[in-house]
Amino acid sequence: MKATATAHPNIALVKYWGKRNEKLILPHQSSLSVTLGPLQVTTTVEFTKLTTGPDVIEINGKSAEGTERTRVVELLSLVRKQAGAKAKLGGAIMISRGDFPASAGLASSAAAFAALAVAARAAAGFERDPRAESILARRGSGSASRSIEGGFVRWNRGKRADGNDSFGEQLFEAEHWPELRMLVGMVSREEKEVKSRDGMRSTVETSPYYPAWAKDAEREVKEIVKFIKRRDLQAVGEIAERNAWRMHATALAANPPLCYLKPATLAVIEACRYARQQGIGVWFTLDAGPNPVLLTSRADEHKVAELIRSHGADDVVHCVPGGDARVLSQPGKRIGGRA
Ligand code: 2P0
Repeated sequence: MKATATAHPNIALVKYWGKRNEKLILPHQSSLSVTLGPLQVTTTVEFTKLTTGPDVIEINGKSAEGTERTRVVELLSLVRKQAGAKAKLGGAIMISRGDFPASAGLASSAAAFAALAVAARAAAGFERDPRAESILARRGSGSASRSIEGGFVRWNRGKRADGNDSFGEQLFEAEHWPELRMLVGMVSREEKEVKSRDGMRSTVETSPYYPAWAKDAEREVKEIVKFIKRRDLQAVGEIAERNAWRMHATALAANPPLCYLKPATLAVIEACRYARQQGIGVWFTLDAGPNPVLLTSRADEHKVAELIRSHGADDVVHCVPGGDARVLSQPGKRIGGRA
């Protein structure tokens, strides 16, 4: 009835932006990401045998409140429902801690809901099942569906109304491309004014470019897979940049417009372009926030970090392709998590 699990965040190279079903968190298009090691969230879930009693939710040393709490409780309740009445799962104690700042703009919710889904299912007595875990993690946060498995993961749009064909699927393991580097340039630590969830809803409802975005992204996922297979950094980088621009262009066309870029974001993006002219292999991507993530290789990693710092970033977070979400401990059970 108790288990601890860990999961990494991920950065999308072809992004998810917009839901066709808000409740089940079903996307309008497929997306593709690389899992970010060594950053991770570690979560312990313990179900009590009591039939009543509120869940106790602690995130990064603080008791969770409001929407943050509700989203965790809803996921725990889904697990209680799936386990059935016979399992007698009562109120849960959930303790979660991330080793990277939420303000980094690195979808901390992806790692958080992936670790929670794996820990909660294990605590409830379910065997490891990446597909079921991804579908459950998706109900907490869409991008979490891509943090169950490591390496390069495609979140399939799916067609079913119940969402059972909309989950993250590993296409290549982290070991496929160990030289790849993702560097996060910290140009701002301010909380963003419009959260991703609200931003994507507004974009779907008001941006006239939205249908073109969704159609284009589906094609881009197919395209980028070919280049990841060949470890072609330039081709992957060009698609990632183009896709990030298109996501932001679609959001900028919403009413009211959504602009997640800051002047320093553009300074780093410009510096990337200049660095390429000097022979450094570096491309950017940008989530719904101001901190760009630069894609480069181990050979150019330190030059790129210097470049980001000299263009307004006060810190650089270095990432490599990360592995699967894992069960770290499960009292009374042999650990079946994959390394
Ligand atoms: C992504 N983002 O593909 C995109 C790119 C941000 C920009 O997924 O509403 O926290 O919980 O499903 O997953 C961030 O949105 O949103 C995100 P919900 P989520 O990574």
